[in-house]
Amino acid sequence: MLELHHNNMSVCSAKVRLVLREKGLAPVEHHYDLRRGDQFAPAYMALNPLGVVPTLVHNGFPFFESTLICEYLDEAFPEPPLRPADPAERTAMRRWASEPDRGLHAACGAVSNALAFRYQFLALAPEELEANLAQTPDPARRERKRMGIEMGMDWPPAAAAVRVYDGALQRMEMTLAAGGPWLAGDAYSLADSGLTPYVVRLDHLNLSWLWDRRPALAAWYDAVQARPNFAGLADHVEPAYLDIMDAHAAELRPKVEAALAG
Ligand SMILES: N[C@@H](CCC(=O)N[C@@H](CS)C(=O)NCC(=O)O)C(=O)O
Repeated sequence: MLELHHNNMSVCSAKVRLVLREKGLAPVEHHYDLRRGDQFAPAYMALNPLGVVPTLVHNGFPFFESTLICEYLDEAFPEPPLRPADPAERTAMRRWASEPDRGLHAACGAVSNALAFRYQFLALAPEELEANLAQTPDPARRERKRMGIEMGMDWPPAAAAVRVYDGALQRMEMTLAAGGPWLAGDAYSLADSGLTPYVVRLDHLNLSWLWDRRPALAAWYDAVQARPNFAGLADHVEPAYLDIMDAHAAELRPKVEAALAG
C-alpha cells in the first residue's frame, strides 16, 4: 500500500506527486494544513521527525526528503524510467534534482513568504501568530519564519533568496540552451519533475517575467506544463493561495527588481 502525506501547495509535495502521476500511481492521500501546524502533530512527527511534508509510506515504511522519495519511487516502480541510463546524464540528473536541497528550496520558502504567505500570518491576531510560531520546533527555523513574516522583502535574506532563485534560473537557461530539450538530456527525468514546482511557484507569484529573456527556459516550462503528469501539480492548486500571491505582486515587483540589482 502506498500513502502520501502532503500539502496541496507545497513544492516538495508537488515534486513527489509529479513522479507518482508519471508512474500511474494513485496513493492514499493524507492532506496537512501547514498553516494550522498539522505537520507538528506527534503522530506525524513519528513518521517524519523534521515536521515537514511530504512523507511517503510504502508498505508501512516511511520515506521522507522529497528528492530521496522521488529516487525511491523510480527504483521501486521502474516504468517509465526517470533516471537516465547513461552515467553522465544520470549524474547531471542528480545534480539538478538535488538543486533544491542546496539552497533553492530555502530560497523558494523565503521568497514565497516575503511576497505572499506572510500576509496570511499577518492577518492573525498577535497571540495566534505567537502560538503558530511556537509550534515550530527548531529555534533557527522559527526565527527565520518570524523575520520573514515581520519584514518581508525588507529582510536582507529575502532579497538574497531572490538572487539565489535567479541564479538557478540562469543555470537552467544555460543548460537547456546548450543541450536539452530536458535538463539531463534527451529524456524527461527526475531533474525536470524536481525543478518544475519551483518554476511554477515563480509563475504563481507573478514573476514569470524572470524568463522573458530566457527562451530555452520558457520553452522547457511550456513543455513540462503540456505533459499529462503536470496534473499532479495543477489539480492541487488552491485558488485562495493564488489570490494571496496576486494581491501584492504589482506593489512588490520593484522590491524584487531592486533585490536582483543588489
Ligand atoms: N528537504 C525537505 C523539505 C521539506 C519542506 O520544507 N516542506 C515544507 C513544504 S514544501 C513544509 O513542510 N513546511 C512546513 C514548515 O516549515 O513548518 C524535502 O525536500 O522534503
